[in-house]
Amino acid sequence: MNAIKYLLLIGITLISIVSAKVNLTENNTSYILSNGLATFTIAKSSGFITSMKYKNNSQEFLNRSYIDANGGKVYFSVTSSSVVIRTDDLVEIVFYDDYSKHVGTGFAIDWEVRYTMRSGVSGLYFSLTQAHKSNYEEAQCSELRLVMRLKSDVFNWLQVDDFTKRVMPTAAQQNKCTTLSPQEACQLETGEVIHKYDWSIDVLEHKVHGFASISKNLGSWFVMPSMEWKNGGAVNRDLACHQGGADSLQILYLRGSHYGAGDAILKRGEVWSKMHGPILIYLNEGSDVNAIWDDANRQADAEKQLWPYDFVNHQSYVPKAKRGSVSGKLVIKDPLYGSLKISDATVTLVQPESSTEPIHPQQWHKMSHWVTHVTGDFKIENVVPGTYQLRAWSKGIVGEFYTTNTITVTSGQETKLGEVKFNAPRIGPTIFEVGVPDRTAEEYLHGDHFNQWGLYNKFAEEFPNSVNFYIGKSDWQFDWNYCQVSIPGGANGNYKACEPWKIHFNINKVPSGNILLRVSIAASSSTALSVSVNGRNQSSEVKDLIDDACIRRDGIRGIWSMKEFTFPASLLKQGENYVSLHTRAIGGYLTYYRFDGIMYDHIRLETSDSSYPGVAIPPAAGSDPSPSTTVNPNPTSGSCWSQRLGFPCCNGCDVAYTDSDGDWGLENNNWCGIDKSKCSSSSCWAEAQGYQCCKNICDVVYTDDSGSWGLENNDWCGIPNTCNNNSDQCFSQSLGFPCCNNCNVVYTDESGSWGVENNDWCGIKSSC
Ligand SMILES: *[C@@H]1O[C@H](CO)[C@@H](O)[C@H](O)[C@H]1NC(C)=O
Ligand SMILES: *[C@@H]1O[C@H](CO)[C@@H](O)[C@H](O)[C@H]1NC(C)=O
Ligand SMILES: *[C@@H]1O[C@H](CO)[C@@H](O)[C@H](O)[C@H]1NC(C)=O
Ligand SMILES: *[C@@H]1O[C@H](CO)[C@@H](O)[C@H](O)[C@H]1NC(C)=O
Ligand SMILES: *[C@@H]1O[C@H](CO)[C@@H](O)[C@H](O)[C@H]1NC(C)=O
Ligand SMILES: *[C@@H]1O[C@H](CO)[C@@H](O)[C@H](O)[C@H]1NC(C)=O
Ligand SMILES: *[C@@H]1O[C@H](CO)[C@@H](O)[C@H](O)[C@H]1NC(C)=O
Ligand SMILES: [Ca+2]
Repeated sequence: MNAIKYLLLIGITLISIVSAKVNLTENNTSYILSNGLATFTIAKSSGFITSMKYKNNSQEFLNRSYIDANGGKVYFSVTSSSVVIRTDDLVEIVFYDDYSKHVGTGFAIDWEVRYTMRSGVSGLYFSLTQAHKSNYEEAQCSELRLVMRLKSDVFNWLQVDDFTKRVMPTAAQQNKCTTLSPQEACQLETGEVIHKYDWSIDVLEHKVHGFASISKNLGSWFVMPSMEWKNGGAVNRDLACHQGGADSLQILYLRGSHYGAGDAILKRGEVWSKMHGPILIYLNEGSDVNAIWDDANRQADAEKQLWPYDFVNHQSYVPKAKRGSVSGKLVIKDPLYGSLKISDATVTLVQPESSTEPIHPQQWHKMSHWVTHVTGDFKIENVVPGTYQLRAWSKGIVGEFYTTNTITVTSGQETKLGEVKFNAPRIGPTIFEVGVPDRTAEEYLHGDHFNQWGLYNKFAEEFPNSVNFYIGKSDWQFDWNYCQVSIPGGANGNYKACEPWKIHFNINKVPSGNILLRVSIAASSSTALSVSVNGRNQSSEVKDLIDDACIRRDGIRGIWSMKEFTFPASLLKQGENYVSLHTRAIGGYLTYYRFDGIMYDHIRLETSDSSYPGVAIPPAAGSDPSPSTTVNPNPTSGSCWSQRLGFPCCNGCDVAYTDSDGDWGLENNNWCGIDKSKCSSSSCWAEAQGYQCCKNICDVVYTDDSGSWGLENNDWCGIPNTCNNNSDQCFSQSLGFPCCNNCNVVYTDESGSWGVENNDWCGIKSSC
């Protein structure tokens, strides 16, 4: 860039900074707010935005906009409005709906809408506060939204996150589409099916959604500095943007129940209020849709930094100085493996609705706060004072963990929790597992492109014999459908349950005690689940799964739950076994039971027999830990890489699991890091000859002058000195089990005598 252009650029920037005063003009019908970057016109009669324009661009963004509740049954109805603040830096307008126009409709709630324009910000802040007074009748509010109907001929690029984006079909194409089932799905003449739920958003990390204009290089976005107010909180999913013929619908769901989050029910006499927002209605431009999207995301990051906004002055809004924070270290212990490696956890603070409604996806009364991608230490900032329950879960670890003691957050204070310890559920060693515990069904067939209409219709065709999953042979990415869903062929044209899904597995040895099938459920609708072992002894049905609509609304992560099914281990036999998952539609979203079913998150069969040679679980399946400031980047000498992740160094060199951090070993029932340099320095004689040392075996295949040779990974390896069993005989190594160091016999079969060490079977040496 040459100097003149550069100076020109600075000049323009300065001009736009100095000219960024907020200008309010009003006439008998409208308020007009402008700051040189954006101009918004708001109708006095409705409180709705009637016009949005960017800078000096004459393009009108809107056909119309409105604020409504309960799916359009109730509209915001202005009873008064006024200018709250009018300075060069900020103008705020308030509209009230005092419920007088809704008496007798079951919507006994006051609404208050505020629009705020600040200098230098190319958009308008929006908030909506609801209140229920002590003399109000019972009220119900399932849905609350701001709907912007943009001109679809201009705003035809939909984007709700980095991955969900597309050019929308034109109004003419949409008008010619054929309604399918569910009825919101529509097939265009091209054959493509569009379904508004395919563009839903997950609240957990949501930042921006809206539309861009490909032809005019403009963008219209909702930018979220926080979604602490959303019902269902961190686990919620909701609609965001969709088609609408002549209009492109950009919708802000302040409350919604599309994916099972709870309706607000305000009892007669209850005193309550809640502010939703503010959020920023952001207008921008760019060289193409990617540039426009990137700019909106930069704005979102900047808005997050400013949260809680210091310009909000309202009795229902808690300013930054009056908020508190909660910090601690998340520790999850497994009864067999000790502290588990936390690679990607979410920690949330929620306020359960009551002792009888503990399911947090249903919460709506108050704010919830969360942090995600936690690897151990966490700090949740800007928490509204109050008492909370802490709930946490981590990718790679089965279970949802919550505190039984309430956590009190005080104004201006940090609540330091220290170590927040939980025990991971497990009755004993793992016989098998299917999937990754991560509250989704993404790892299964079609899970990687779940937000697409009609995938459930493929099941009957793709699995004509239902699911038969063979542990050790099948691959869940292909052989396990993302949902166990009802299929055509029931009586009277209804759908019916599919054949039970079967998981086939082999065991060498029948464990003692019980077995427990731990079923983590990612989503479900109107389905009861039961389990049987080897085709018999079917459990009673679990019938309390909540309908989260994920199957029919193309989600992959609904209301999570974990169910346990216990059986006597004696139902198993040596050799082949199977467990079956039986589903049955109960109730049903539609009377013909279509779209009913279950999405599994993860399934694990455990045995209470602690001596059973179970499958070791990896320290953490799932994503790599993101860099954290709490990590000590310079471990002191004499330590190893795993210490910064909270795990000791291994004494030995046996690799049990490898991930991007390094090689993990299991020692004293705890994961430990293997120091490669240390292990390779205990080199063996074979390296001098260009061969590796044997790592996991001690079986001598051949001996020559230099030493004993084994075979590993189809290559010769030198038997290291650590394989010092010359004097000992041990039958079990050929069966894949190590020799015992001690001589305590636990069990004897035709192969020999077995002991247990490190939670694994081992062969008793003949020298015992
Ligand atoms: C404020 O807006 C009005 C009408 O939109 C315009 O006439 C006026 O010049 C503006 N004032 C400033 C200071 O920009
Ligand atoms: C607003 O309405 C009043 C009475 O309806 C009228 O007297 C006045 O001239 C109007 N003002 C403008 C700016 O239109
Ligand atoms: C008020 O201003 C708006 C926006 O400029 C305009 O559309 C409307 O006609 C005006 N109303 C009156 C009564 O002047
Ligand atoms: C808008 O203003 C800029 C200068 O600030 C000018 O270069 C541009 O041509 C104007 N655009 C329109 C559509 O008037
Ligand atoms: C909305 O905008 C489209 C152009 O995108 C136009 O054809 C249509 O008539 C508008 N509808 C309304 C209600 O103004
Ligand atoms: C399992 O079912 C069989 C019959 O199918 C029955 O004989 C047996 O007692 C059952 N076992 C248990 C532990 O319930
Ligand atoms: C250790 O014992 C096993 C089982 O008897 C045998 O196969 C193996 O070769 C022995 N290893 C060494 C290094 O002697
Ligand atoms: Ca999963």
